[in-house]
Amino acid sequence: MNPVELVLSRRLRMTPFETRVREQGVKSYTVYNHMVLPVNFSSTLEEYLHLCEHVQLWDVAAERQVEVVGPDALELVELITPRHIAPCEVGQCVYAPLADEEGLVINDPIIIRLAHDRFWISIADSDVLLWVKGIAWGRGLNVRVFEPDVSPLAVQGPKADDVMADLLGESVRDIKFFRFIETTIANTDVVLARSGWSGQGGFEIYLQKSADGVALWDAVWEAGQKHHIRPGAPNLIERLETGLKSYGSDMTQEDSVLECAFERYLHLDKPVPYMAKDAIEKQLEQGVKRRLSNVMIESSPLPPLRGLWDVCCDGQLVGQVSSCAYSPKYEANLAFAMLSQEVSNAGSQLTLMVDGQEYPATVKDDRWKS
Ligand code: THG
Repeated sequence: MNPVELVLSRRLRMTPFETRVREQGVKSYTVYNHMVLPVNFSSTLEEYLHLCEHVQLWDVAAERQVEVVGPDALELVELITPRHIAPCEVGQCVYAPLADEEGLVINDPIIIRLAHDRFWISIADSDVLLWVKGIAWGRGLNVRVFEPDVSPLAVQGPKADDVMADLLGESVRDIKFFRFIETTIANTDVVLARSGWSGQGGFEIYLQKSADGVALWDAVWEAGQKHHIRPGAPNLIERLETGLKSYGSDMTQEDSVLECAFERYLHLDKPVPYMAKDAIEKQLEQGVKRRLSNVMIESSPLPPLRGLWDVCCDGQLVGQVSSCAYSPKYEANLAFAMLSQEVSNAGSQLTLMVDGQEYPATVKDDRWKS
């Protein structure tokens, strides 16, 4: 097939780190929140091996922020998620799936509490801003909801602490998981959080002025030189090993928070109102029909997944695989699949269909065990 070019119009937003990302030889982008998100610089496997041993700098500006500020900010944030947000302290972040009045997943952001009455909702790929603005207006809430000029830059990998300590001093090592401080790097104000979309540890630096993006990138890049820093991106192999599901791929607006197995992040009986409450209670009563599950295929590496692969049991279609990669750590293919409830328990033996070929597949728990 002919190579195809994606036109960079005004609707497809670039990032504050674009110049450096291009100079570093980005090979592919995806589109996320109407913005480019780098996917590859070399190969997924090379980048995986480097990420697990050293440290990488990721342009994740496409994880846009929806700011909610004002006297009713907490009330509004509580309404849109079944997670209880009041216990989240200023200086803390929480992973909080958003759910609508049918209990369907709108997004799975990190919510950052900047002040008693001020939050950033750090979103995955869906148009949360419009939805939240509609709810705020419809309810007559006293808040302002907007997209600020904020762009996360992630520093991920086992040497991330060393890089940030060289840059800002030893005290950054004391920042706890999902906590943040406000500081400056290269003379620009940043929020510095211990978080990020890998299991390798690290930080996310929230730039608050696009014009300073290159200066911020350069400062971290410089500090990273002696720690073998390289450019990188959220990595398919690593995220499968770590169990990070991707909104838009592994779950969509068609799936409920229960089907996505989000229970451990939710407080369904929280003492304040939220939109999805009645729908979730009804689903719990009636039973959930599907479940997002981990599936292992012990074969040589499967071809790259485009779209979805069918999963069968006794000749019946029971679900589909949405992400898959060969894991060097488990020496097997790892996959996420939305499966019928009856076959979603760890230990179930299923059949994966790839290009007309059958592969035995086993359902695992969320840590790839049993
Ligand atoms: N960073 C920022 N924003 C984001 C992402 C990010 N927005 C979109 C997307 N990624 C959100 N998805 C996740 C999913 C999981 C985690 C972070 C973002 C995560 N989970 C831990 C876990 O599951 O063990 C901790 C969850 C918890 O304890 O609350 O880290 O990467 N800025």
